[in-house]
Amino acid sequence: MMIPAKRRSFLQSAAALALAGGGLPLAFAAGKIKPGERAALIVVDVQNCFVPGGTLPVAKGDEVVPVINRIATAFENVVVTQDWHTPGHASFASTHAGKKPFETTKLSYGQQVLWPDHCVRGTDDAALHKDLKLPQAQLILRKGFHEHVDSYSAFEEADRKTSTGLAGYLKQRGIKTVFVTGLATDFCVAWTALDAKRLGFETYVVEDACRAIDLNGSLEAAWKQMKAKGVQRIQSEDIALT
Ligand code: VGL
Ligand code: ZN
Repeated sequence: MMIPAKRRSFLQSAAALALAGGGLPLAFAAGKIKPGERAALIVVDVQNCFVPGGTLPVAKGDEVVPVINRIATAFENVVVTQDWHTPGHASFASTHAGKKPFETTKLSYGQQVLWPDHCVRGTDDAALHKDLKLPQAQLILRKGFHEHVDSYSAFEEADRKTSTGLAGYLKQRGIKTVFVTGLATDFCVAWTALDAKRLGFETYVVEDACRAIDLNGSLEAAWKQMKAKGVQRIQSEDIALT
């Protein structure tokens, strides 16, 4: 049977559309983000010190663990960070005579919030949370190990001069996009995300995979700054898990 030319071209384009539709990942159809081989999950400071029972506990900090474990299955590339301080670190209130935790002081590079002694290198307090399940993690990056300089960011120390090398590592491995999770939203997560964006990575923060310290409005300020700089705020359910 002859099919009229007009009808034939309709059938052909319908078939092409069906093919394209069928070829799309389900996740895309559902409007979710699918991390590809050029994306990395960054898991910030999910350590004993930052969960209840630790030396600088973040409220409900342990709740990020199952969320991170779940989304991590969607990632080929995972980087884990550890806050890793010397004894007598410059960020510890106990290092500064007359200072109490959560006060601030002026250090050579600027204002520094002073914290309880926490995440001292090699202690159990500084160990990663035992329930993290990240067998595919490729890099564990320690930061804050210089006695006189803090490092909230996984990319650059608080002097804003000393690099951790993470941007070079990610770039040399072809990573273009990072998804930041962990503790605490308003300190190490926010600083890491802001640096990632500034250094040229497309940057997402997965809000429910983070918990905050929230010191004097720091959480709201952090989200405001991240929004202004183009860091994207998403939820774990926005990530396609297949
Ligand atoms: C952090 C305060 C001090 C963090 C680390 O991981 O957010 N906060 N050190
Ligand atoms: Zn610290």
